Formats: sequence, C-alpha cells, structure tokens
Amino acid sequence: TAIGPSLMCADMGTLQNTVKRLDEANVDFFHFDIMDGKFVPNFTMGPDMIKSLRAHTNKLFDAHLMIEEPERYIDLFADAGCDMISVHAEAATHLQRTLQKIKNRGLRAGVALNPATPLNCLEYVWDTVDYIVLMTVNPGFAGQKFIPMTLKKITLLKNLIEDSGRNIDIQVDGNISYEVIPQVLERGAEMLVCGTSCLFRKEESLEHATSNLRHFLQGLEEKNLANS
Ligand code: S6P
Ligand code: MG
Repeated sequence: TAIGPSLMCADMGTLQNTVKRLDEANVDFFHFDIMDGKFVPNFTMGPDMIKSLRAHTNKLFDAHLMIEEPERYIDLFADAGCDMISVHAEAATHLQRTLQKIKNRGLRAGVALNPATPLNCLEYVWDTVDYIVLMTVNPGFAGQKFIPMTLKKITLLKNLIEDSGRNIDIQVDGNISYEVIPQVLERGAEMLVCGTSCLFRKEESLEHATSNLRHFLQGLEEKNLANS
C-alpha cells in the first residue's frame, strides 16, 4: 500500500521543510492538487511550486489536475518534474489523446473520476492508463466527508481491471481516514491520498502520523495473511 501525502493540506509557508520531513519519514509519493477555479471552485498550487520542490526529494510526484482542458497543460507539468499525472475524465474532451500525451512524455497516466461518474468512460482507454483515481469526495476541498457509495465503485473497478488483465493501480482520494482505510484496501485500493484525515493532523507530528499510519497498514496486512 502506497502512502501519498496531499500537500494542499500542508502549511504552504513551510512546504520545503514539510517535503523534506515526509521524505525522511519515507512516504511513497507526493500528491499535488492542481485547481483552476473553474472545474472546481478553488485554487491551490501550480507548476512553479512543483518545480521548486523537485530539488528536495526523489520521491514520485503525482499531479492531480482538477482543471478544464487538461490536454493543454501536460507539458507544463511534465517539465515541472511530475512522474505521474491524472486528469479528470469529466474535464478532458479528448481523454485518449491526453493520456497518450502523458505516456509519450514517459510518465504514468491516470484518469480521475468524480464520485458520480460511472466507470464505463474507461472502457476504451484500458491500454493507455496506468492508474485510476477514484474520488471518494467531490473534488475541490480538503476536510470533506467520505461518500459511502464510492466503496461499491472500488469493487466494480477492481473487477474490471482484473478482466482487462492489465496492471492498473487504484488510487483513492478524499477523507481517507483510519475508519475508511480498511474498507478501501479490502476492496482493492493500492494508493492512498493522505490528507487531513490521517496525516496532517493538529494533535500529532508529521513523523508520528506517518509511522502510525505505516504500522496500521502493516497490521492490516498481517491480519489478512493470517486470515488467508
Ligand atoms: C480534493 C483533493 C484531495 C484532498 C484530499 C484531502 O479535491 O483532490 O487530494 O486534498 O482528499 O484529504 P482529506 O483527508 O482532508 O479529505
Ligand atoms: Mg487530489
């Protein structure tokens, strides 16, 4: 299970230090939420911020583009140093072309889906996608409430991926808390976007939060091995 801190949940004034600390705490990837004030009603970070943080860690950079016409900005984020880019199926007019563009840059290509978006939009891109981001809240803000209907979607997606015979990861994003984690993992999620629900918490340091989470995940894995 991969742990990916959602940096929009961090204090923007001390971001460089936060990235260094999380790098040392051995997170698996960094999740950057990119918003355009149009596809979602909010703004966060941009390519220049990604570029300046790139020097401070070798961990994977994962950009989640919550922007309209994402095809126009793939090169910008690839040049900034991203390793993985996901685009919303609802926002991409030419989804296949956009994914192909990401792959042509040598990066991992992801499709992100809002909670209400059905899985059938993936039907003709199985060979062009490396990971699917299932939004478990409506995109735009941190600190929202998990939408339980999305659990069923993870199960359905896992089955479709198995049928496709391809190696495609499921990333879940939105209120991934200690209560939710066992439920999404047992349904097949592999990458956790970690925000205010499990990592950026007032009551504990980033180091503690990361190691607590790692232990919790190890405990779940051991339990699963014991059961099987
Ligand atoms: C939401 C964004 C997410 C959030 C993350 C916050 O639009 O895509 O990546 O930053 O979900 O996590 P939490 O635990 O505060 O909901
Ligand atoms: Mg996100």
